[in-house]
Amino acid sequence: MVLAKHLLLSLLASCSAAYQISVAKSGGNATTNLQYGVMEEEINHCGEGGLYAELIRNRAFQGSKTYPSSLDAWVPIRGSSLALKNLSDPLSSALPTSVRVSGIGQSGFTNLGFFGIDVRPQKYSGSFYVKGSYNGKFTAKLQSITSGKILANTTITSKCAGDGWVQHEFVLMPETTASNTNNTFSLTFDASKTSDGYLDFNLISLFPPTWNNRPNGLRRDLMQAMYDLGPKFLRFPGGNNLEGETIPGRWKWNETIGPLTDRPGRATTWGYEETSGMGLVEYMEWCDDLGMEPILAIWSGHALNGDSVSEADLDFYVQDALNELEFLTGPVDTHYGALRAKYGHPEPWTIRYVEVGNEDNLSGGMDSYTGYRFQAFYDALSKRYPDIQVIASTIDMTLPGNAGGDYHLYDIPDNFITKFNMWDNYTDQHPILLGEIAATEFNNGYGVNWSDYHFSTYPWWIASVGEAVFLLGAERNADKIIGTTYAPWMMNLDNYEWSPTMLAFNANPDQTARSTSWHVYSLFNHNHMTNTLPATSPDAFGPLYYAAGLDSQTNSRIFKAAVYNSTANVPVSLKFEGVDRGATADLTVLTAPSAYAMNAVGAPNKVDSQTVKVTAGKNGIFNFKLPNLSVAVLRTNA
Ligand SMILES: *[C@@H]1O[C@H](CO)[C@@H](O)[C@H](O)[C@H]1NC(C)=O
Ligand SMILES: *[C@@H]1O[C@H](CO)[C@@H](O)[C@H](O)[C@H]1NC(C)=O
Ligand SMILES: *[C@@H]1O[C@H](CO)[C@@H](O)[C@H](O)[C@H]1NC(C)=O
Ligand SMILES: *[C@@H]1O[C@H](CO)[C@@H](O)[C@H](O)[C@H]1NC(C)=O
Ligand SMILES: *[C@@H]1O[C@H](CO)[C@@H](O)[C@H](O)[C@H]1NC(C)=O
Ligand SMILES: *[C@@H]1O[C@H](CO)[C@@H](O)[C@H](O)[C@H]1NC(C)=O
Ligand SMILES: *[C@@H]1O[C@H](CO)[C@@H](O)[C@H](O)[C@H]1NC(C)=O
Ligand SMILES: *[C@@H]1O[C@H](CO)[C@@H](O)[C@H](O)[C@H]1NC(C)=O
Ligand SMILES: *[C@@H]1O[C@H](CO)[C@@H](O)[C@H](O)[C@H]1NC(C)=O
Ligand SMILES: CC(=O)N[C@H]1CO[C@H](CO)[C@@H](O)[C@@H]1O
Repeated sequence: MVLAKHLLLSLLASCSAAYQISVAKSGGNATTNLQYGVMEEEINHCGEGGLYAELIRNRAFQGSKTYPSSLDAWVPIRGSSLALKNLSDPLSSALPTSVRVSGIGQSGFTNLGFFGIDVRPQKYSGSFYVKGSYNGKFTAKLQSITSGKILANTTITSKCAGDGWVQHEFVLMPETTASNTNNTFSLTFDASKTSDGYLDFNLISLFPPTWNNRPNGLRRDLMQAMYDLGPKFLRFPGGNNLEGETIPGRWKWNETIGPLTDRPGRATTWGYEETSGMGLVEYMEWCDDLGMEPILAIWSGHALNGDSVSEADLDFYVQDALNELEFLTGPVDTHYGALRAKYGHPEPWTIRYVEVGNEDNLSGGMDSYTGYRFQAFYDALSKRYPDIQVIASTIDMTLPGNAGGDYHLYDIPDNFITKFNMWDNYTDQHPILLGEIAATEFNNGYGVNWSDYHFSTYPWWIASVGEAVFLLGAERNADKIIGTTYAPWMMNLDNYEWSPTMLAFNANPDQTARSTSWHVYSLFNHNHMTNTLPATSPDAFGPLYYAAGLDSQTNSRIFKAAVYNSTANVPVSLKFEGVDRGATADLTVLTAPSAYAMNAVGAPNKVDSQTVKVTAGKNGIFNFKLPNLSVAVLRTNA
């Protein structure tokens, strides 16, 4: 008896070594609908040479005081010369600078693309504007630098009779895939058949097939990577890039719409001039194409150099934001609604979330933001659009009415763990957007080094697990959290400002890397909880962190977990109230070969995903073990 009792006690003891978690059947909270989304930030050429599928770099010689017009990415073919010109009759007032190509006989110029051009058997749609008198043909071609081989070519009969700019369109159809992306695009003509020995060119463009075949559209591989993650929202048009370096340098919505010839482009915050080919309407089409809720950021009267618009002058910018909303959501009989219809979108969009600015608590913006700027936008937006959830760009302030806030976190993985419970006691009066979240540096004892933009090229596994822990803390409080997004989202490895990012790529779509964090976000997103469920345990959080809930659409019970910093596998005994012995569940566990595993451009994915069926045993308990540095989801429809 005595022995048997000992045995029983020791069995109980070994049981109690497992995490014992009990999930109630009801009593939690409805979540917001937007768990995991996308933060647009052009910091890493998300637009130019990135998501925006344009293959020609510097296609319209746009420039500014900060980044003057140049011949960047263009080279003359042998015997030709190139000169930038501001003609008295430019292509448009938005595109004042063009290139004059002179020569004798076959003349022309070549573009190097965004650090290469991907060439494969598919349709490339091109266009260019030319001015001058020319009675001959143009040749457009794609050519390999490595082998000199012509990969595709076509001729275009000139329509240039003399005065005025004339658009020419063409198609290139390569028959084979180039051996690499070291390819160029060239446009040539016979200068002896011009009346002046030269021609003026502008807006030279070439697109591969785009996502949903949209003209002026987005790169398919990057859209596919987002589609596969299932993002629920898009925060746009950027953070620092929205703000601009100066007040006149802010992102101006009405300079990014309409025909490409009407878009002047802009000096971005991130070291290059953008074409604005990817503008407000393209952002909305991006939302439409991926079924994402738009979270529209409007300019809030503050620039990165520290300048804030004075209270007396703020009305103009408040009105500008209302104009932008009318453009997006107004009926076609409104001034800006009519403009939207003219640009091909008669059907109004719906905007439910508007964020006022970006990180206004930084670069000296806080006094004016809390003093008058936020309130002015909040009042005007709430009055005109009472259904819109207005979000402040910080949580470090007393938020008026039902205003939400935005919280950003860039840190070492360990500090994501310590912030696991930071939302537990947070008010439910002011919903929070986790608008920029990323573990950016290795655990190092001092945190983030802000002078180091490139600490780690890619997210790495322990960082992604650290993020998972923080995301679970948010999911436990999903009634207070609007949604979460990694930031920044994309980098072209051949030219970027900041790393790590969610997706990394180069000119070759076959080499796009979905980061270790992409795998975590994707797993969590594909197991969306519509309601949280209270989960209790005699065991404290750590090394196991978790959240539980319900997907009311499929009536599934969901348990999400992450293990961080454990010395051994973590046994879990999970009980869902109302689930009986014999019930089955799918358990998906993500692991990686090492804490520092990274998914690199052109390299295979290192995140291992295993899904197994588990069956509830005695008392309906699911027993399983989770390894150190793992992220897991258990889902049962029982
Ligand atoms: C074109 O005009 C811009 C703006 O006035 C000026 O900065 C630039 O130098 C001019 N370029 C040429 C080639 O004249
Ligand atoms: C197109 O390329 C082919 C193959 O190199 C070449 O034979 C042909 O002359 C080219 N046509 C033009 C118009 O350049
Ligand atoms: C492309 O080819 C040229 C000439 O061989 C070479 O100098 C250059 O480094 C190559 N660029 C890339 C990106 O491979
Ligand atoms: C954009 O809107 C502002 C504010 O209404 C206006 O001053 C500006 O002229 C507009 N720009 C364009 C290009 O329409
Ligand atoms: C601004 O807010 C962010 C969170 O979004 C926080 O990390 C940062 O410390 C705040 N900065 C200041 C100066 O308050
Ligand atoms: C991880 O474990 C190490 C060693 O025990 C400890 O120093 C560190 O604080 C732990 N980190 C976290 C976030 O728990
Ligand atoms: C939340 O409040 C409870 C009750 O006051 C307290 O025990 C707990 O430590 C708080 N949690 C955090 C993360 O502050
Ligand atoms: C922070 O990064 C800068 C730039 O890489 C480097 O010079 C500096 O030493 C780093 N500081 C620390 C504490 O590592
Ligand atoms: C678990 O991961 C931590 C890093 O967080 C590492 O220090 C530790 O050695 C790992 N434990 C085991 C048993 O692998
Ligand atoms: C806003 C709200 O309804 N919050 C509830 C969330 O769920 C817990 C119990 O799990 C309640 O205590 C809160 O009141």
